[in-house]
Amino acid sequence: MVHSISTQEKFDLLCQMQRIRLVEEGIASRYHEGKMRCPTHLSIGQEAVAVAVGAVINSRDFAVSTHRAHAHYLAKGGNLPAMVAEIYGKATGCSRGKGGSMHLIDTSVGFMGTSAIVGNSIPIGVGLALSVQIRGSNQVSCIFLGDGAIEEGAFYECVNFACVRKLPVVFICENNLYSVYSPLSVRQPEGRSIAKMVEAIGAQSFQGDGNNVLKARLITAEAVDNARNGSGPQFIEFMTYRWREHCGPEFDNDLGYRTVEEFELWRERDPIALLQTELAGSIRDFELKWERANEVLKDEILEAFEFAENSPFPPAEEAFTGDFAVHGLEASP
Ligand SMILES: Cc1ncc(C[n+]2csc(CCOP(=O)(O)OP(=O)(O)O)c2C)c(N)n1
Ligand SMILES: [Mg+2]
Repeated sequence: MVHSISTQEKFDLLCQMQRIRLVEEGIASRYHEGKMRCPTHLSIGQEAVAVAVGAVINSRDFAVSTHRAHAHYLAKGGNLPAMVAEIYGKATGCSRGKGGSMHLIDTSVGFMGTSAIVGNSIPIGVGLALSVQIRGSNQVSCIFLGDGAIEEGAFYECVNFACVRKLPVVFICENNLYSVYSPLSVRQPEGRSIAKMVEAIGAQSFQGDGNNVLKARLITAEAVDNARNGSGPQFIEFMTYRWREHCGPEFDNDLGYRTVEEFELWRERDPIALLQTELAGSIRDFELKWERANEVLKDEILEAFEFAENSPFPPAEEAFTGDFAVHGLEASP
């Protein structure tokens, strides 16, 4: 288990979070052009969890995710131009333009898919963990889910099955307090801890600050090590907060389902600003390095949008065909 994080790795984590934020801000600023015709759920404010997990697992490990998956896909090593092209519905997209923002896949790096149906990818992730066990490989399967997915029946069946079979699976719940406009208080019993409830089912459980990438990285390393070493399913509840509207590029604090005070409290806990402040005091010439890193990221992102815009739409005759090769399922230690 890794107990400490080098300064270089901290800077890398900061850049990874910034990359995801800039990509999503790029989506938000262009969305009104009407060229991205799919719904998009942005993770702005929630970047730390994805980056912490991406830093711990490797490209042979599996991950599945939800409707809010850009950050998970990118942190797992998914191809950026292919993701942007997918959101534009282009043939060069990671799902060949047929899936859009909510159906991302890059099997070459173990990112095994996302689904628009809440809870839908949980059984897929558990099935992948079962395949790992059957093949005797040392991969782990990570399942990203929201607090809303905890209310789906599939979640309980899957945790139960994973516990009975002691599967190498890590459930990563991003608890951002809301399912669309419904707060936890109208959906789950008052005072019940999600992490403790899942612990009672039999998975080793953790709860942590999802806006502190360094702490999240350490908790994730412990859970992934446990799963990889045969300790069975692990569950992590990370507390975090989405800044933008549930679906779309705007802010929606005017709707009244959450207070501006609550929003501002969380925005002060910006995962990027928190780490930036810490590193500014400990890295020599931090401002210069940060500025350069941002320039590189902006160029990379601009190129990805240009690639997407310049790519062709898929031909109509391919509408009902597809041959997604599933890599990583070969038996190997
Ligand atoms: C089975 C199902 N029920 C309802 C919906 C509508 N829906 C889409 S996203 C969402 C919210 C899910 O909340 P959560 O899991 O906490 O994820 P978050 O959006 O907060 O990231 C809902 C209810 C759906 N897509 N699938
Ligand atoms: Mg939620």
